[in-house]
Amino acid sequence: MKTRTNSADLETTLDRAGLTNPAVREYVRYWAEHTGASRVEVVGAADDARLVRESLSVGEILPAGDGRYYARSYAKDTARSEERTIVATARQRDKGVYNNWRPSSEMRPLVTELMRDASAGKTMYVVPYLMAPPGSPLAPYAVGVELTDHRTVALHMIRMARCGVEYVNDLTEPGRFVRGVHVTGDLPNLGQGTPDDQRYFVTIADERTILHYGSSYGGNALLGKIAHGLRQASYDGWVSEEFLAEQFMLIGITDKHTGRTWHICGGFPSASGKTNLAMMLAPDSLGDRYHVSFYGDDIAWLQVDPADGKIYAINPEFGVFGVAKDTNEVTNPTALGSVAPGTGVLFTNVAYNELTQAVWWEGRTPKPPADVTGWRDWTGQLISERSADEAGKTWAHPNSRFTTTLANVPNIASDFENPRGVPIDAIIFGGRARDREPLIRAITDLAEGVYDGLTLGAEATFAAEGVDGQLRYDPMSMRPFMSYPEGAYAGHWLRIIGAAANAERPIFAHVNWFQRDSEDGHFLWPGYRDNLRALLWLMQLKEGSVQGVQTPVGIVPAAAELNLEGMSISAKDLARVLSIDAPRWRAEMAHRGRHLAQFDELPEEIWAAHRRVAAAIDALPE
Ligand code: GTP
Ligand code: SPV
Ligand code: MN
Repeated sequence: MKTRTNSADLETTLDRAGLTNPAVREYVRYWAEHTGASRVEVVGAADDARLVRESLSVGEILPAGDGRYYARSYAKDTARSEERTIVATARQRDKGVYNNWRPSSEMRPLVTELMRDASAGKTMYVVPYLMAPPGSPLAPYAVGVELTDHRTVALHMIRMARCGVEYVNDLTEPGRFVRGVHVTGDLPNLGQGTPDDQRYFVTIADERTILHYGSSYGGNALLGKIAHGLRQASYDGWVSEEFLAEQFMLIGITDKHTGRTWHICGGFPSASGKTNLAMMLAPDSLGDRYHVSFYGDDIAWLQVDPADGKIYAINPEFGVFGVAKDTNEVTNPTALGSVAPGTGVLFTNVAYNELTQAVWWEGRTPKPPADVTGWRDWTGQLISERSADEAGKTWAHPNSRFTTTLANVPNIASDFENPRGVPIDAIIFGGRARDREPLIRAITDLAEGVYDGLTLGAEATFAAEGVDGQLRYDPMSMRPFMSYPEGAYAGHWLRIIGAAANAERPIFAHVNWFQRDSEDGHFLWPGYRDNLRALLWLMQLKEGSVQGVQTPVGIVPAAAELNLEGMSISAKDLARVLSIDAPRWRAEMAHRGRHLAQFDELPEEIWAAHRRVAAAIDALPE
């Protein structure tokens, strides 16, 4: 019989940690008893060094050079599971197309039962956190307490969110915090991906409770991030009619000559370039004039400030959980800087050399290290012991990641903690689309912009289990994080962005860095740093210094309007990324019609936008 937390000890632990919020203490008591944890520990940023030492001493993490760490997850636990992710509420009318809605009366008892005694023999870490810059007007929605029985998850939370008892002790309403319970479960016996799958990742949105069972990876386990920061927050933003919570990056572009900074936010589906864009260095030839600053790379919360009629965005996160694959000195030197020695970065599921403590992933260098001595792949297997038929396997998992705090990011904006956030000039959508979608098309009409987000179609990636490469619609890049019905979601978007003063309304744009040559498959646009050129054009368009070319799906740049100084692209490829493929767009419109028809109560403005675009495409010459 494993010992459970003794209640007198628990009170002493909470007292010593200075956790005074009575509602939080009550919540901790309940779950400590229910999960059968043998110890409880309250942790925050100040505990990081000690937790790192403890994790190193038992081998849960390994040293990866000076102040850098490495962990492997269980081999069947390497990405979000969309199938096992559920939004539950008491109201059937909250059921949407993508939120996997279930009644909370069914899900709460089911997951609670799975969690009974499931942390026996383990420590339950209590992680109070704030998903907002302190003092933000949205901070009341940002308070949470994650309970986790996994120390590495606590280390991730400390990097990804502001953590400590100070964020919960003095709440005006002590009970107003998101309750996030994470129980790892017996990973080798959960039937991942089989008909007997035991895992449940449930957000009970109308009770502000998150119950995740059966994983210790990424968004399945770091509950502040997408479960609270996106699913719960988007539900709260809708119910309160106050804000939007979106899977968006958030950047500033400063023109050093004029001192003007534009702020752009936008959504690309998971593993489709948000982190890279936010960390973008200006191309060498434009670096004297422009600078890109990082505010956020995965989540933005947006609301209008009635005082000036502008839309403001905050990044609720405190860190980056970035894709490792293809990160190198050319594609993303900033990311390498953010994981440099001394940053406290945690790598997960990359390849690791146990003799030199070096890490490697596909695309880090063109070829893997030639001397394989000491190298193990992400599963822990020695590369030197691979059989002939294993030789083609990747060394790192495609969804391997690095976790580092925002302060480590070399281009972090000087005002990234500004509680008010930054005023938004443009909202962009994009994704991996091998054809049809041009480099950039700007949209000035609000309903057409929202319509464009709702019809974002892209190839899915390895960031979710079992969907890699599938072409699918991913509205606003929120498909896996949607918490309420899509029709209402569209209406909420029109209301929130429509509340901006006319002169302050952001321009919309759809971008695509991933168009390929239909014959040899090469990327037509070089991507990465050069993506800044498309965004500079968008800002010039907004300010009226370029006109672009009107098409049925928006305004595209005239070739001469793009600043291509110092960049190489063939005239043929450039013409291709700036043109509209009429037959492909005609075919697309029928798909869009069916896609939108799934959504109940889609606002008439969105249908009208769809009909306008379809009619304009029909009017194009064959
Ligand atoms: P999540 O964290 O999963 O939400 O993803 P993300 O959107 O932040 O994705 P990220 O920026 O980490 O990019 C994922 C992958 O896309 C990486 O392997 C990048 O190397 C690749 N990528 C990013 N930008 C570009 C680009 O402009 N062109 C090309 N070809 N690849 C890119
Ligand atoms: C994503 O999959 O979009 C991520 C990583 O940003 S995770 O936090 O695991 O969801
Ligand atoms: Mn994401």
